[in-house]
Amino acid sequence: VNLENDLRHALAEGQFRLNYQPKIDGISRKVVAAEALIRWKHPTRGNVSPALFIPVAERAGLIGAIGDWALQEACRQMRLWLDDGIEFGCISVNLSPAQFHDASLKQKVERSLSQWGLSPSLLELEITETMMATEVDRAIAIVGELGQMGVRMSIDDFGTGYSSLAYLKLFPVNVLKIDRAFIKELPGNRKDGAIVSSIATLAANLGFEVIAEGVETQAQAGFLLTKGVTLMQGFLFSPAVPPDEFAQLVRTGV
Ligand code: G
Ligand code: G
Ligand code: NA
Ligand code: MN
Repeated sequence: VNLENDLRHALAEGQFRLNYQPKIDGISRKVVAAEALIRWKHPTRGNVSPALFIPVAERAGLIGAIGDWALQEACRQMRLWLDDGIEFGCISVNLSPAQFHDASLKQKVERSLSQWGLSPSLLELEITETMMATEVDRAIAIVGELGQMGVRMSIDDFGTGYSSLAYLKLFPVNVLKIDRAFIKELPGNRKDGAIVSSIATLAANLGFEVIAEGVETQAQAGFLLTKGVTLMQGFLFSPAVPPDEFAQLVRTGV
């Protein structure tokens, strides 16, 4: 019943793993990037969804340590893949609000990259609009510093948060990730189609890359291609998988 207590021991007990969901070029069907997604194997409950335990970790003040581990683990894995000749684009890590506002984030990122001998452009950090909307000036400075380092920045769940078009002008991010809520009812839902099409145009005109999340059907992928959205992620291609399986997807495509 007490998830929080169990979470306190989970790191030390080595109960976390990262799985990796491929980001795909919808035309070539090649893997172009990896999103690291945390998995918790609880000793008695089995797998507990991050949708459940991340909010608990955030409230309990445990997300800093868990997030540090995830960043470090993703960088370690990227080094293992590179050493095995498994090459694709970058690896992305989701940041929680507390991590984003942690004054030592930049140092931690620098340390992980240098420890594993990774070029900063191999790492992408996913933040949400809501994180951009609190302490805006500071948030702009944080994104700016990471961007200056050469780390890629993306806006996750784009279109669903507390968002303002002004942020797109102010924040030097690289990628907009269209939230899966807008993809779900494609191609039938004309309003969703219009939203997706408009985000694609907006991104192109502002010089952002764009990727669609939650692509589950061939019809959705086809619609996205007609709107010029070629980067995709979703169960149509692959869920998040363990590192070995991910390497196989890189070799074979999806
Ligand atoms: O992988 P899955 O769909 O079960 O993830 C559920 C939620 O947990 C998503 O919102 C995802 O962004 C979040 N999540 C997964 N891994 C991490 C992580 O390492 N850090 C943070 N902050 N959130 C994560
Ligand atoms: O919040 P974020 O976008 O990081 O959430 C990632 C979550 O989305 C992960 O838990 C992952 O399992 C889930 N996910 C990835 N692809 C799909 C998909 O095609 N459909 C659905 N429903 N969920 C997906
Ligand atoms: Na994400
Ligand atoms: Mn998302």
